[in-house]
Amino acid sequence: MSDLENPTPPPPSEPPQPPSEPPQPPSSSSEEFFSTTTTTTTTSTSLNSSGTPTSSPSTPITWPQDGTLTQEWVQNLMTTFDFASRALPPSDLPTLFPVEVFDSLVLKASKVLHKEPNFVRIEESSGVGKEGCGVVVVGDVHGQLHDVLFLLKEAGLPGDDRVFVFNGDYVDRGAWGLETFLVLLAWKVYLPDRVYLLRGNHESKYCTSVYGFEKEVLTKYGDKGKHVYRKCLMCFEGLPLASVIAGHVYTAHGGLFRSTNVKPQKRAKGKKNRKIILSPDPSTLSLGSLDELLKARRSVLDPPWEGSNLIPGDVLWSDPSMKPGLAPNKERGIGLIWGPDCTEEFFKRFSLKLIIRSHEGPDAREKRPGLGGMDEGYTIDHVTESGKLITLFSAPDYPQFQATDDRYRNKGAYITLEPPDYDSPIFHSFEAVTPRPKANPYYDFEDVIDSDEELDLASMVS
Ligand SMILES: [Mn+2]
Repeated sequence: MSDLENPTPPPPSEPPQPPSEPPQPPSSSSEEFFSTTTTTTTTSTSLNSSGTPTSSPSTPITWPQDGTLTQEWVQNLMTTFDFASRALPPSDLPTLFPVEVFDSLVLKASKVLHKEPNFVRIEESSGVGKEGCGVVVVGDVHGQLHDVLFLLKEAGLPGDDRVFVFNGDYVDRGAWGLETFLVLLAWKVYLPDRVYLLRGNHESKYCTSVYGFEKEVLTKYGDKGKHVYRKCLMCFEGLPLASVIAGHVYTAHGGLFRSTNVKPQKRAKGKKNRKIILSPDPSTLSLGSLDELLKARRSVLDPPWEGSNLIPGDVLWSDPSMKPGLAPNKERGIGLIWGPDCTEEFFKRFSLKLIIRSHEGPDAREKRPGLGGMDEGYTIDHVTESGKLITLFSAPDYPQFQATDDRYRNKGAYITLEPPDYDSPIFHSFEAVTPRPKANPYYDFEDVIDSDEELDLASMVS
């Protein structure tokens, strides 16, 4: 594990400074943000039922006395973070969101998340199957708070008639990973059977130490930063890996995974029937089952991925390919690539019709000839006899920090699925919120490679 404490990429040079422009008052857009909902959070003196001031976004957030979150509380949190991102230096965040409130929220969320199985079946108990109850699926958001707030406003907030499944990669690269993650945790705590947060490969110690989230948290929470970062990592451990919506739609950040029920080629003396393969042999690769996924150990966030952690590593890091078969993912140095034949096999074995995965933005897709670009925020990668495989990416104008003016200018997208079958995806592409508030990066984006494709994770696994 010591390699993970000291990742190989060079340390970022300068600590981020507060935005150089003077703080702006909250824009009218932030005040109007949720004006279409039935509750209002902008009156100056009202208290909600929990006694929480829901007024000015410059009022510090407090934890409800009875520990029960309300929609007003969650919406107030969104408004407050939006305000803080525009008006305050990052290190002032604790004045509006004190570390004690952070502790309460993360503790409660972690308890809820740890109870969920590795793959969550989203069905009747979430209202799925009920007339009028749609499902919204969201791909990578990477700390782009304002785009997430826009998406929630446009798609409609989670509730009785709307279930949300987020496909991971909440943090890193963008400047507001912490606020983004906390908003999603608040929704999870408020509506645990209407909001599902799956893990992405960036919800790990390794990625967050290279792509900015760790430094973001240390900058924002100062001497409490290490504590806040550690609690976030513990919470990441609880995030489930995949979901099956309405029995037919599989979602996961990377995608498919290998079977670990392969007999070892060499059996160590005295150890019978070991099921662990320490160095996977490509010739023995076969697709894993949902039952194996259910039994995998997901509590380890980082490489080395082997034995009981092979499956989580695959689910979070793998990519589809146009070439048939299942093979090690040499581009990324971890996980697998799988072809349309594997997609079809997975559909047939588990009666599925749709796979929605994420994990590849415009930078990654630029290097993948044969696969579509991410200009619209999604691609349909495999069309097989039984269904389709889709890549969904929900961070528009990504990455936030780029070394040249020649940006990808990609749209983000989310998918809605409607009853009764939930297997005909409706795509919604959207542009980035402009102007994006000024912020400084928390990683050395000019030196860190464009995408996490070529990270030499394999060397860390040795
Ligand atoms: Mn990813």
